[in-house]
Amino acid sequence: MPVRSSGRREVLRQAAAVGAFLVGCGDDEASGPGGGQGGGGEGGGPGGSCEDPFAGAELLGVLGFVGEDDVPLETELGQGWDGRLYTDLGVLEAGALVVPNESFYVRTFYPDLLVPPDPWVISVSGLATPAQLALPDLLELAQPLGALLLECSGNHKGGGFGLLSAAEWAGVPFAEVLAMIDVSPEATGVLVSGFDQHSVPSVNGHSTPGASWVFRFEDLAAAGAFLATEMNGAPLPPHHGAPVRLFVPNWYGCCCIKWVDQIVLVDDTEPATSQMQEFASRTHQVGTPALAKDYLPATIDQAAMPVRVEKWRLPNGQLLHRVVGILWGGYAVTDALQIRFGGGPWSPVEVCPPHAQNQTWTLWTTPWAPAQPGVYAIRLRVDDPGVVTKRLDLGYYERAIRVDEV
Ligand SMILES: Nc1nc2c(c(=O)[nH]1)N[C@H]1C(S)=C(S)[C@@H](COP(=O)(O)O)O[C@H]1N2
Ligand SMILES: [Mo]
Repeated sequence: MPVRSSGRREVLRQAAAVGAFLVGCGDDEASGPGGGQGGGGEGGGPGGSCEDPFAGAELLGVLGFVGEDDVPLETELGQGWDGRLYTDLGVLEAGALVVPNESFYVRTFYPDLLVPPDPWVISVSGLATPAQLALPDLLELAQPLGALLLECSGNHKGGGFGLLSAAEWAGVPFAEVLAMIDVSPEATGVLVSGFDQHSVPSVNGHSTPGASWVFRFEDLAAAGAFLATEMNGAPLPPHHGAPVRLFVPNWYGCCCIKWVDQIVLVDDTEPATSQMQEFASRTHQVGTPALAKDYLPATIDQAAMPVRVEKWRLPNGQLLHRVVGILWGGYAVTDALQIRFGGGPWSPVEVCPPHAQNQTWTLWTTPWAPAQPGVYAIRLRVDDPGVVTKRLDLGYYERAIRVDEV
């Protein structure tokens, strides 16, 4: 999967700001309607039968979402625990679904009180022979682990849902980390903890100090968890947990501890950490259990939302809108995505190429011909009772746009 250049993102962002641009001007990659979807002479691929209703059409502009806070995207905001950078999801396109490191969302900035030891060490304690894992030993075992998505459980409309990104990761599978440790037979899981002290307190006590999460061994294995040391081919950037962070694929970001400096082997009597309690409702726990063993895996259900709505003029002069969105999370592939505009009927979204994995997001597009101008809420659902969609069911990812012309 190619890493898109930030130059390309900049072009799309300026186009969105200006409200109009032409597709096909000097593109070096699949873009525009049907890019990577069987259109534009791409010849198909897995979704080769996908029709492109926008062939020959002209892009007139990109509609902004209404009722969102308009915070500056891809800009460092706040400090310490409240440090944020929201990814601009509006520039995602087929063939460029890996977010460059400088655009990858940040939740909590590099701690100003962190004086990194050289070499960085992770101390091992609890139900194990005490040990120190040094970074150089971990780096020797690092391997590419593919494109994986990360989402903050507190991802919100106010930030354009930009606490969500995907990157190519490399690191050490947690099973290999455990193999470096002399674990006592009574241990059932592990507490992973990271440096979490900042000189500036969180505004309104929004975030409480202490970053650690307790995992059952079998949950880490099932998720394919790893200690990440590289993002998009570069050493982990400071804000993303340099030099080593935990990554638990398809679990919310709050479990993916940054600046990991401690691993404690535990049993089922281990209390829930303050971080687990702070994030209990956001990770869809039942109440706030006192013991770590009573926490459900903090997994991300199947979700979907629009990221951009474009206005096109077809060769016959008619206007047609094109909704571009993403599908992410989930535990199995689905072909039952549906969309609804305002109070209208639900209609199927044909995902092309089809949804094929749950590791990272999948882009979809769907044509839309609104009957009249106005503000429309856009909602997605999965029309399959076997697919768990807690957040979609709540309307969590609903977004609205204003159509000025039809
Ligand atoms: N040490 C530490 N690790 C942490 C946090 C933190 O505040 N301190 N925040 C967590 C949360 S809530 C999220 S969403 C992810 C964000 O990772 P990112 O900033 O690399 O996107 O880091 C997690 N790891
Ligand atoms: Mo988060």
